[in-house]
Amino acid sequence: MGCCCSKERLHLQDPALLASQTYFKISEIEALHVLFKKLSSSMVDDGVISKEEFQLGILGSSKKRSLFTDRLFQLFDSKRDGVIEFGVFIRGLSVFHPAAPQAQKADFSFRLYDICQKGFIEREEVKEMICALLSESDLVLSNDIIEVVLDKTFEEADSKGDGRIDPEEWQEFVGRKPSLLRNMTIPYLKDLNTQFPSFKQTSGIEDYTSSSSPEKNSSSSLEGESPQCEHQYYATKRDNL
Ligand SMILES: [Ca+2]
Ligand SMILES: [Ca+2]
Repeated sequence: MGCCCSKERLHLQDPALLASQTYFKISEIEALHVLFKKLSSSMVDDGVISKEEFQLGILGSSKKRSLFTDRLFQLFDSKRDGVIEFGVFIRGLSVFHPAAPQAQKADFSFRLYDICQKGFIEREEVKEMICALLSESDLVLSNDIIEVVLDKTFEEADSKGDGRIDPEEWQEFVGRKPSLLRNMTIPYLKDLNTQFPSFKQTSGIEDYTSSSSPEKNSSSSLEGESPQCEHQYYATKRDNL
């Protein structure tokens, strides 16, 4: 490898070490470094990806925010220092590798939906995620339909019947509905070359709305009626983090 500045060397870390800790080959880690350099220098070329640079990379705008992107950034930012350096980036992306086991993907998605980080997925969290996804899409569902989706989801997932989904219930649930983890795999992460596509993500939660809701229609009874929930719940909880 050619000589590079000390700042960059610091953040590149040892590709062989990263390869041993993840599902990537050394050559793939080097290819991902190209993507990392692009993302980490998109606003401030400081060798780390800031929250704004992360939003810019995923949503196409540094100002745009989404609940999903916020949670994803929090999960990637395992050191909780507000930035993503190269090693953290590679370890985070490794979960999305096609070779990563389903249990690992399920664990990551559990933490993604466990917005309040209390170790359970609660009804309000699922509702918040559905509303956030709906507000980012053109799909309009009434509050009643969202409640039906929630009922159905908890009926199926909350096998212990205590009104919240624990990690064990979640593993069983996604085991029965593997399509929920579909977006936890980025096929391009296998056999990477330097032509890295944008890694735009959506959440598997939309599966709930497509698979278990009454027929989606565009009649006037649904149209124009936006979901009754705002991001208040999330905003309140976030402040306590
Ligand atoms: Ca940066
Ligand atoms: Ca439960």
